[in-house]
Amino acid sequence: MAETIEWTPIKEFKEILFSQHGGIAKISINRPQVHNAFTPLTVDEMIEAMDICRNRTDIGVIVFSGEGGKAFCSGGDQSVRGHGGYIGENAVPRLNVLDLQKMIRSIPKPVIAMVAGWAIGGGHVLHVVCDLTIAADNARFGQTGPNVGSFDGGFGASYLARVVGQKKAREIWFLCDQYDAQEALDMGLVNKVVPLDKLEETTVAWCHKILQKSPLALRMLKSAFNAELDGQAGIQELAGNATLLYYLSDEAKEGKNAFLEKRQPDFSKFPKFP
Ligand code: S0N
Repeated sequence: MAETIEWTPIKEFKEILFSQHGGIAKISINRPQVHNAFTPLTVDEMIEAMDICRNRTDIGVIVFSGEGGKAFCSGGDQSVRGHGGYIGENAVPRLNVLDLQKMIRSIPKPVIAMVAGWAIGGGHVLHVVCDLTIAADNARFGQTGPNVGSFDGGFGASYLARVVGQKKAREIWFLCDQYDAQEALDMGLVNKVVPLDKLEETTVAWCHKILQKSPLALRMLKSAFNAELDGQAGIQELAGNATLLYYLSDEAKEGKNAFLEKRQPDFSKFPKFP
């Protein structure tokens, strides 16, 4: 019997569901009629939900999913792909999913892709950039770009190659084959495969384990994993976390207090660690 998880809505959106279960937030694309393909609005809503998750100190881990059990996400909605990007209500062509990808990587909390059914095209890239992926046994993975006149040469190619290796990543893009959940597990593309009716409870169990860990340690680790790959942006993220930790120290507070008290700071009492 599958365990029923109670999710409390956080905010109402048009194309996503956004809810929480304790310290776990779930952002779920709600367009099952098109296998959860995303439009510019879907992505804007996901970005807004991610921003809320970032600012809410009670949220410790974020789950990405798609409604309906048949698809995580089938990528950009081809029916609104226009001249130069995906076209939303303002008629401006965009590829705002790239902003969402960057946000998934930089948000200082673990993001878990909970994949049932199709994770294809830009939907595949979304799970790739998540920190962890838990797949149902009905999950199918693949890129379609060269079939449909597109490609993701950013995280979708370079980070994928870091995850599965250069040869496999090139195979995934050059052949546009689809891979089942076991094949994905074998190539290190996902962390775990479970029966579909156990997907949510397994994901929530992983989230609960994560929520018991030190949030600052998790934050430092995520930015450390990113730093090596993300160049100056990665260093900035890691350094920002170092500054956060420094601000928490009496040594840093002495500098601020001295300024406000219009005196010279006395750093002599602080150890010069080896
Ligand atoms: C997922 C597939 C394999 C499922 O096949 P199946 O089970 O036979 O279902 P269908 O009958 O095909 O689909 C059911 C209904 O859903 C609609 N639909 C499915 N996917 C999409 C989609 N992406 N856009 C719009 N509609 C979709 C079907 O049309 C069908 O509707 P009805 O019943 O009304 O006919 C199969 O569906 C499939 O192959 N889908 C297309 C996958 C795809 O090519 N996705 C787009 C790939 N490109 C991107 O995602 C690019 C976006 C991106 O992230 C990007 C990022 C960085 C740089 C560049 C890009 C870029 O633009 O390339």
